[in-house]
Amino acid sequence: MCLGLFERVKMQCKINESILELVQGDITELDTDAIVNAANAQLVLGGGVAGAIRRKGGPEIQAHCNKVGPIRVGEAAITTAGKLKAKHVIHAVGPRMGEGAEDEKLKNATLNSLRVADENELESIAFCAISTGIFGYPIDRCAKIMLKNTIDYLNGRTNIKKVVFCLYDRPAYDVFVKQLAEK
Ligand code: AR6
Repeated sequence: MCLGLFERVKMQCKINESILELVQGDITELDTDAIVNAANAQLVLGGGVAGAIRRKGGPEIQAHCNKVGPIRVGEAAITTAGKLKAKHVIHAVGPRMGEGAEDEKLKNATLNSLRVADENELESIAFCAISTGIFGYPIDRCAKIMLKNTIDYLNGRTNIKKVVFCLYDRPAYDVFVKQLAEK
């Protein structure tokens, strides 16, 4: 069952016991238990989502990253969210387009983020469109893979009550809406 609240550019679906929500906006403004950073393997907060997290969250996030990183492509690690509204940041390393096995790596980055959330008893998590900025991965393929694997995960055993996909601009949001409607 899907409900479109178009005036707030928001779409919700019930998957098993959980809510899957699509919104357009800035992920650093969300107050979910965790927001997912589109990270690199070194866990050095660069540009894009990572840059916004570093600027708004303060230096304690990078300091915590220095203790838990580096990690491998497809893996995810959790840190403090500093001054952000979210309680934690889950740093997921997506593929850089052209490095090979990109789809499998994006699937792993998605599933490992959800597993990290469950392991830390988090009930809500917000994703951005991992790898679709500086790393150059196509947005439609990203939507297909991230949504499919999130839906499969929510159909299994989980304590996550809400998964949000926060898309930065309207075209990216529209691609996710189209992919979700097809599922
Ligand atoms: N809120 C939501 N989405 C955003 C925001 C935001 N504030 N800002 C950008 N996006 P990117 P990547 C979208 O480049 O491709 C960094 O240097 C953006 O439009 O953040 O995985 C890291 O440190 C795009 O659709 O991540 C890594 O080195 C999506 O978020 C590298 O970039 C992801 O874009 C990671 O590159």
